[in-house]
Amino acid sequence: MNEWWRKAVVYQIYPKSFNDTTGSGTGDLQGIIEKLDYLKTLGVDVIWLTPPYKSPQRDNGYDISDYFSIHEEYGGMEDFDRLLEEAHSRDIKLIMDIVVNHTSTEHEWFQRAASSKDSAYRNYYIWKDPIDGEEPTNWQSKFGGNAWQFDEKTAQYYLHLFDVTQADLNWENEQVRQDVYDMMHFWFKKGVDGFRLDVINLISKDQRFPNDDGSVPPGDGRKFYTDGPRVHEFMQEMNQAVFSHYDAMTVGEMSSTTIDHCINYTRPDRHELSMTFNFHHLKVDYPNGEKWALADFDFYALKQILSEWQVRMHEGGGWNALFWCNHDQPRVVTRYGDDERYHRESAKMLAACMHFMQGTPYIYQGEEFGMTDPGFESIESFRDVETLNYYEAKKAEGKTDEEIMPVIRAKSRDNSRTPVQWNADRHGGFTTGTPWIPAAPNYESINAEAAIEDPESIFYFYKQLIQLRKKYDIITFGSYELLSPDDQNVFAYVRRYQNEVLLVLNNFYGEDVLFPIPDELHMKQAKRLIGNYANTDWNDTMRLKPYETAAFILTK
Ligand code: TEU
Repeated sequence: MNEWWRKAVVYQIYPKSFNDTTGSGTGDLQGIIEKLDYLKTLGVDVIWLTPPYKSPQRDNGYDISDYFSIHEEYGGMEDFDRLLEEAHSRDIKLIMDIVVNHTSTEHEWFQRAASSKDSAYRNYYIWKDPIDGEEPTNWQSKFGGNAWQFDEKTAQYYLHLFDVTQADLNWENEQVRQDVYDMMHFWFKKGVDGFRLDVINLISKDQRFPNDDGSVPPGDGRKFYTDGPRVHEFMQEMNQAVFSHYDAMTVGEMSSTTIDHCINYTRPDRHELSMTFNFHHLKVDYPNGEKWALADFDFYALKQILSEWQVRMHEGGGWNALFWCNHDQPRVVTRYGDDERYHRESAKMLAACMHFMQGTPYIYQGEEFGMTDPGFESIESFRDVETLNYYEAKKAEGKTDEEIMPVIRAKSRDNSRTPVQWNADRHGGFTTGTPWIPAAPNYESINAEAAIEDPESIFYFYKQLIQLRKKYDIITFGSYELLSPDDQNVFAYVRRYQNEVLLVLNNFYGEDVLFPIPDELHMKQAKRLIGNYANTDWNDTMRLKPYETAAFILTK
């Protein structure tokens, strides 16, 4: 296998918010087909489609009720087949997001499982008797509250690490695993090019089901199922049963994982996955590890974390998925950049900082022209189950909107789920109807059409980054070293490969700063590959302008 995915750039599509062709207010697959030429212009190699399957949409498709059909509002299987064909005809690959840690409680398996303790499907899920009339453990759901739900009919609890309608599958049951592998073959046989596997490192639970005594924070039970006892065994089994039969790309979404585990998930000789997502660099604005709290991001921690993953994954033979944005995270230009005065400069700087690292870069819809958080004022504008649960819980504690809303405005997953802003028309041209979630109010100035018309736009900067990755092997294969870890403003690193050095300088703040170039780089001929200001002089000490980024290639 040629491991084509090491040189690929992936574009993530959240179909619900991408492009609506029917006026329903919800995006659809036909809407994606319409935009394939746009994606081709950008130059991406792969589309990652978040779950388009039949679903009650409690969690926007991460609650699947039928793995073999397409959610009605998105179109039908014919639309999917056409999308795949149209993407392939443009030389764009398609990977499917698959959720196999849990299913919707509307899935037939769960319906049958819940019908009786004797059901042949009972053991597809994780059921426990009450202990002293209470939940079997104190594990917490990621969306708030205890992770066990009592089922009146059969007088047992089932486990749900996410929403109460997302019941965890029992991976100890061989039949479950077999059914999952068969389902994956179904999609591969259609011609898809791989999978993004949702929270795949949570599938193996500690079968003792202990209480979390909290002696090791966060005390919510995650240590008993994160990178759990049999997870690598299951990954190898899945690889053997499914992935090894195709020229596939697989990316595992890893919740609260470690570098050692990710090396093991992705080292080619272990035959598990191609690459992993981790989120440590997106927690540097979580005070004391708490998502629902406000703090400036910790710039030193950001550099240190990204660099440690770069160095150790490289040394260990693993492979990173590189990203700032996805459908669960606020928009990076708002979060780590400046979405007002230096919108364009900071969006480009963040892009370059990530895209010159080692790994496979991911672009989340709208990121390529600098979409921002919408800044919604009122809870009425929010839709996300996690956000609404949090709001209700705080209300129940007696908190006021004035206290709750600033945190929600900054942290809600809906920040990235607003409609893609295609042009300056109403709702950003996303729909002719009423969008399922309001568009960000800045669509008149920030939109794809305006970006396409402007040669200096963020869009063309991303396009250039993608082209550079194709041209320079050093970006894919080079080693990584962080420069000046203590610098207060600049994130600078070098990559080395054969007789080349790539130097990447990123000013993360809105003021000029001087950055001393290390001696060893002085002797070399430097060529600027890309930058977000017209000229950067190659000097011993470089003056970087606000949010300036510049990358140089040096040859010995
Ligand atoms: O997310 C997994 C996950 O743990 C998160 O990123 C989650 O959104 C965060 O912890 C909440 O604070 C995946 C999907 O990407 C997400 O959209 C789903 O809701 C979740 O799994 C359940 O399937």
